[in-house]
Amino acid sequence: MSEQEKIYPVTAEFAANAWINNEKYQELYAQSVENPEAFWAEQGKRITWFKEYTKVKNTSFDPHNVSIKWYEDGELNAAYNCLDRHLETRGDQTAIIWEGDNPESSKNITYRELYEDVCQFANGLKKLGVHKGDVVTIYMPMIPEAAVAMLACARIGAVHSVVFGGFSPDAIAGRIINSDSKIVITSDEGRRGGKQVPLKENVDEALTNPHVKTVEKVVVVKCTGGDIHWHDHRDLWWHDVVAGCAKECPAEPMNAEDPLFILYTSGSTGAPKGLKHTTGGYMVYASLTHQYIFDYKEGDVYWCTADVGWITGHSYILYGPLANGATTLMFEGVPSYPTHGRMGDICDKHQVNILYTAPTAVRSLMAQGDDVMSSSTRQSLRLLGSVGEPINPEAWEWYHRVIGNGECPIVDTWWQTETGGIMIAPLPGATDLKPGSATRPFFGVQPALFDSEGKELQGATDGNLVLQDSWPSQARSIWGDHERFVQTYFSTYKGVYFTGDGCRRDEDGYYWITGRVDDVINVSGHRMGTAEIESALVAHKAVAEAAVVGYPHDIKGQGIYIYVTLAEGLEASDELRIELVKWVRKEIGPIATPDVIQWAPGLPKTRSGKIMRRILRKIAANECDGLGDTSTLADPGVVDDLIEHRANR
Ligand code: 6R9
Repeated sequence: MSEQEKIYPVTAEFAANAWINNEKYQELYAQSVENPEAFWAEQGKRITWFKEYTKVKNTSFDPHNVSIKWYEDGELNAAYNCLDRHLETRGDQTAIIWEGDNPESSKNITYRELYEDVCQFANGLKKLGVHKGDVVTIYMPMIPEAAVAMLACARIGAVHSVVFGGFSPDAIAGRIINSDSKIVITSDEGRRGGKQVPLKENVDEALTNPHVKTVEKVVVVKCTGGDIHWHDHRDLWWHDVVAGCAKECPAEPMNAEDPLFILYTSGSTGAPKGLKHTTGGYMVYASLTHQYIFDYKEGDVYWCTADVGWITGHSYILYGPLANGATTLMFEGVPSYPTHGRMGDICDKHQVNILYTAPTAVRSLMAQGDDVMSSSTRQSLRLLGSVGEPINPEAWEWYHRVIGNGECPIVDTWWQTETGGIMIAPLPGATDLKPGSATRPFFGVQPALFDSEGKELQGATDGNLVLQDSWPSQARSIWGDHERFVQTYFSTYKGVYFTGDGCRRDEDGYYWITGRVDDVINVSGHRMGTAEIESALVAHKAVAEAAVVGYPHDIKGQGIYIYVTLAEGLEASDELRIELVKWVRKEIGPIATPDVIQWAPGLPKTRSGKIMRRILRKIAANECDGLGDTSTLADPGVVDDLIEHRANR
C-alpha cells in the first residue's frame, strides 16, 4: 500500500472522549450548511455579548456587491471575552506560559495578572491619545508584552496591525503608511536562537521614510537592554507609559462588525494586502475551532509555535485559546536552539498536551534523525497539529511516530489569513486520518473545486479550491481598498470565494491541498508574492529584469529561485550574487532570502511580452523534459540557454 492510502482511524480514546464524534460531526455539519442562520445563532452564544445580536448572517459574494456581516447588531469586546469573563472562575489559572529563547527563562502569567497588565497598558495607550478606531502597529518579539499590546488595543477599540519581527524597515514603513498608524509598539531588541534582532533600529529606519506621516509615538519595551538610539520627542519606554496607570480599564463596547485587526499578507500582484478582520464573527469562529479541532479540554496546556505576527498566532495563540480560558504557551525562540531537541524539552518542561506547528519545523527536525528528540519523553502530548503548507506524508508519519510517540492524532489544518480561522481539518474524535490530507470541512465551510473555465467539478477530481458561502471569521475587506478585495477573491469565479489554492478531492470526499495556483510561493510556511521579490530586485541598479519562482525544497517546502538579467554591460560575479541576496533580505526581510540565483541573458516571453513562468518553474524544478508547448515564445532559444546554465543547488 502506498503511504498516501494509509489510514489512521480515530483512536478509541478520542472516539470516547472527544467533543465531537463522527455522528455528531455529520449531524452538525448538515445543520451548519442547511441552516447556517440557526447553526451560527446557537454557536454565537459561546461569546459574552454586551448587547445580544438579533441578526446572524448577512453576506453576499455577488461581485457587484460583496458584503459580509455577521451578528451585525451585536456588541462585544474581544479582550473582555479573553480576560474579564474568566476572572471569577479562573483568575489564578495560568493564561500564558512564556518560554524564553534562553531555556532558563520562563514565566507563568495568570488570567488576573494578564487582565491587570492589559488594563494598565490600555490606560497607557489612552493617555497617549489612542482612540477607538485608531490603528496601532505592533512590531515585537514573542514576549508577553506582544500579547498585552494586542489585547490592550482590543480593549479600547484600537485596531492592531502586527508586523512580523522578521520584516525589514521598508516592509514596516509600507504597512504603517497603508494603515495610517498613530503609534508603533516595539522593543529594543528581540532574542532568537541566542542572537539579537534589532527591532527598534528597524523601526527607526522605517520612520525615516518621508511618506510615513502619521506616527506620533513609539513605545519601546526594554527586552534585552541593548544599545539603541533614542528620539526624545517621539520615543517612550513601555514602563514609563504604564507607570501610574490604573489596573482597571473599562472594555469598550464594540459593534460585531467593528475592525479588530489588520493583518498584511502577500498576493500574486502588488504590495501586501491588509486584510480587515472584525470582532464578533471572528471571536465566535476562533474559539469554536480551537475547542473542537484541538479537542481542547479544561486544564490542557496548549502550544502553538507560530509567531503572533502571523494569522496563526492571532487566532490560535491568542484569541481562540484565551476566549476558551485555555493555558497557551508562547515561545520566544526557535526550534533549533540551543539544541534540536528544544521543542521536546519544552513539551516536557511545561507538560504540553496539544502541540501545533508547521511542516517545515517537522522536516528540519526529521533531517536530524530519529534520536533528535531523545532528551525528552513528550508523554504529556495528546494531539498534534500542522499548519502553513501541505505536509508531505513522510513528514506526517515522522511527526506521528517520533514526536507523538505513535500515540497522537495529527490535525492537518488548512486555512488562510483571509479565512481568519481553520477551514478544512480533521476533528480528532470524528475523522479517520490520511497522512497528507487536510480531510474534511469544518462546520459551515462549503468547499468546491472549479476548473479554469469556471465549471464546478464533481466527485473525485483535481481543481481550484473555492468556498461557496461565507463563514463568521472571514476577512471583510482589504484595508482601504474594497475594490481590490472584490477583484482578488470574488472575480475569478462568480458567486464564490476563490482561495488561490489547488486541491484534490478523493473518493471519500477528503481534500488534499496541492499548493498555490497563483504567483504566491510558500517558503517555510511563509507566504510571499513572487512579484514583491521581483520588484525588490529590479530596484537594484545592476538588475535589468528578474523573475522569481518557487521550486521544491526538502525542508522549506518551497525555495526561492531567481532568474536575473543584468543591466547592460555588467558582468555576472559571485560578489554580485551575494550582494543581491543581501539586497533582497534588506528590502523584504530574512524570510525572503533567495536560495538560488541564475544569471539569465534573456527571459522566456510570449510575443506580447509576458514572462512564461510555467517554463521557469519547470527549469527550476529540474523538469526540463516536460516543458510543454514553447511555440508561443518570442525567442525559443532563450529557453535552451536557461536549461544549459541551470544553477546547481
Ligand atoms: C494559516 C496560514 C495561507 C496559505 C494557503 C495554503 C497554505 C496553509 C495549509 C496550507 C496545505 C495546510 N496552507 N495551511 N496548505 N495544507 N494545512 O498559513 O495562512 O499565511 O495566509 O497562508 O498557506 O497555500 O493558501 P497564510
